[in-house]
Amino acid sequence: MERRFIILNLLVGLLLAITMRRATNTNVVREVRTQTLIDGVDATYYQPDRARPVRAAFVVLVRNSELLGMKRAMRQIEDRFNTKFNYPYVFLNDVPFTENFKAETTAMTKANVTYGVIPHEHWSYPSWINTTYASECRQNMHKQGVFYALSESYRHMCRFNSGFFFRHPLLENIDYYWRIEPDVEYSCDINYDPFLYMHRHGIKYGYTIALHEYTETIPTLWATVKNFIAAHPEFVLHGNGYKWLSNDGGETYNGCHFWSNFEIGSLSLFRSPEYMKYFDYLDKAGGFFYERWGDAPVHSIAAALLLKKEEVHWFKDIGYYHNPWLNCPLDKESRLRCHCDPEKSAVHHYWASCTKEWPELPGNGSLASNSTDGK
Ligand SMILES: Nc1nc2c(ncn2[C@@H]2O[C@H](COP(=O)(O)OP(=O)(O)OP(=O)(O)O)[C@@H](O)[C@H]2O)c(=O)[nH]1
Ligand SMILES: [Mg+2]
Repeated sequence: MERRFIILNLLVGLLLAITMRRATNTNVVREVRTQTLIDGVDATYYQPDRARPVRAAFVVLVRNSELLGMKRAMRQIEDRFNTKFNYPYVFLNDVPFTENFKAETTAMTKANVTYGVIPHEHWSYPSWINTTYASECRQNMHKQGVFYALSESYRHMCRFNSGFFFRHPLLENIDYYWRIEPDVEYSCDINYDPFLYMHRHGIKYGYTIALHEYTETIPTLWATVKNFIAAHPEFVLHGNGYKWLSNDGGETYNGCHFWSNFEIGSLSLFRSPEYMKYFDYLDKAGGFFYERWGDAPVHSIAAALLLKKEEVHWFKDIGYYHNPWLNCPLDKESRLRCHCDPEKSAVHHYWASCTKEWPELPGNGSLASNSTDGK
């Protein structure tokens, strides 16, 4: 009887031990799961329904007619990056998106997608613009063979991207944006979070390619910028950006600009009082309509003058193509995650020499390691 009792006790103990071991194992598995990290961040934060470590979104200005090109770009962004990170998309348009556009783009991603119409005052002539004169200017530029010389919508687009996209209500709770356009290509896996990288390193503006501008589109832009700076010398940080923008000590603009069809940026740059005053000053001068000032030189001049060198970052590791220029990482390690041809990268061409010239500038100040930018 006693022996049977002892055996029973032993059996119960064994069963308990097995059950506890199982439970411990499950906990271990659970623990390992919750500890899966991407770029030092618990991966569960990147589930579609969770708040991400940085309040950021893809921001896309696009026409309904560009649906297929948009889907091509999204497919690559998703496959190369966003299936892991699930950052939301904000689509903007000067007219309402069609139901078909919305359905087909929403279907490309698990992430949250929203669609907004641009307020009329952000996509129309301001009261001080003489539209008859603007029309004459377009004709004159056309005679000179300037691209998009006749297009009014192109000018509204450039002005919107220069001064208004960051004020759209759909971006109200967003601190960082990543601009994409239809038909762009992403040719490398991006296995870390560029938004978080920027946030951690205090970076406010990121680019992949920097080019020289067609000077016929901006005949008076630099003179206008110089007048603005003369009125607000306190806005310009240290002066290194000048060396990137001008080869003659600020006398003339060399046309260097970050190619803005790719941008990852902190909206705090554009929402700053300095940038808002700068944009207002340019807007009043009329060059968005009387010439064809692009958002690329407008953003770039601001980034170069209002930011420290360390706050602007070349994402040389991101394989990116917008016709006709490519950024393709040159290092050997990137061959394992990219399908682009490094020989064809824009950095080999004179026209894109500004790309490497920015990182070669001397630094103009240290950044706090844990910036609270945008928060
Ligand atoms: N909703 C809307 N989007 C526009 C309009 N014009 C341009 N866009 C978008 O603005 C972005 C820039 O326009 P693009 O025509 O690509 O200008 P670009 O990159 O200078 O010129 P390309 O070399 O032709 O690509 C793209 O995402 C376009 O889809 C417009 O009239 N309405
Ligand atoms: Mg484009």
